[in-house]
Amino acid sequence: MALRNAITLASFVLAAGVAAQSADPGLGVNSHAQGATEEVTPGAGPNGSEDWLNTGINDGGWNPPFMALDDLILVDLQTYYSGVGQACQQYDQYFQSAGKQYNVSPVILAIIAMQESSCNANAGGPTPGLMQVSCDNYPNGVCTDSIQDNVDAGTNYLVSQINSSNGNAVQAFGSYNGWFTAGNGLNNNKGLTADYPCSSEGQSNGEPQNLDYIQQIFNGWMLGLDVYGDDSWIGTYKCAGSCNGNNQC
Ligand SMILES: *[C@@H]1O[C@H](CO)[C@@H](O)[C@H](O)[C@H]1NC(C)=O
Ligand SMILES: CC(=O)N[C@H]1CO[C@H](CO)[C@@H](O)[C@@H]1O
Repeated sequence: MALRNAITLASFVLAAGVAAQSADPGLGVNSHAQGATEEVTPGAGPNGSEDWLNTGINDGGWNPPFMALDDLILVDLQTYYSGVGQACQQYDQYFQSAGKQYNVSPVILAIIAMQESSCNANAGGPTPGLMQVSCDNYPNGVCTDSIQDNVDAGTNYLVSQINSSNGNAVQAFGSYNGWFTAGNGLNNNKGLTADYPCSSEGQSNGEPQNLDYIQQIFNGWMLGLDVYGDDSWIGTYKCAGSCNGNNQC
């Protein structure tokens, strides 16, 4: 516990040195969220506080609060493309097509592509491309070079997670990054906990890396803020792949 606080404090101090610590996107506060604030701060914003989104991470295991996809506050597509999502605009036709097929707003797909690959269709790794989704999600379970297949695969995965969580966008986005709830066998059958990514099991699975993932998306990209640039102060549960000697990240 003390360790967690120490790390949080350190990231606040770091953030204070490099950039402003809040931003007001002017989109109001989400009435469906707890701990929501009009301004975005490192650990809260219009779509709820990071502690609320991460409910259970510090004790017991992740127990995601409910928020429907349609209830999220987010910028519109044109605002996103003319701002922080500029690199995604060239792929608009793919987001539009998958959005229509799966009934998901294209801006949500472009936001995932930004978080996952900085909207770089050539991003590699075991989960390649814009959406960084495993090949299992492609038609026939095999990755292809088609950008449309990649966006469709990511969208299919997101929608399947929304379906299996009874419409919970918090749980579905967490799943996209490898977060899990109790009962799936991992972490002694507990949900994701703060010490899991650095446990031997967590490290051998190589996921999830970032416990500020939902905060970054819901209160960062969705509000048009640049989580990988000037607004990198968003999110306090940072892991970034590094573990300290006490099995925490
Ligand atoms: C999600 O659920 C809807 C409604 O039951 C269904 O039509 C659709 O095929 C499901 N999609 C995915 C990707 O699981
Ligand atoms: C999409 C959207 O704006 N959803 C909700 C977010 O919060 C506002 C303000 O509280 C609600 O009015 C919306 O229904």
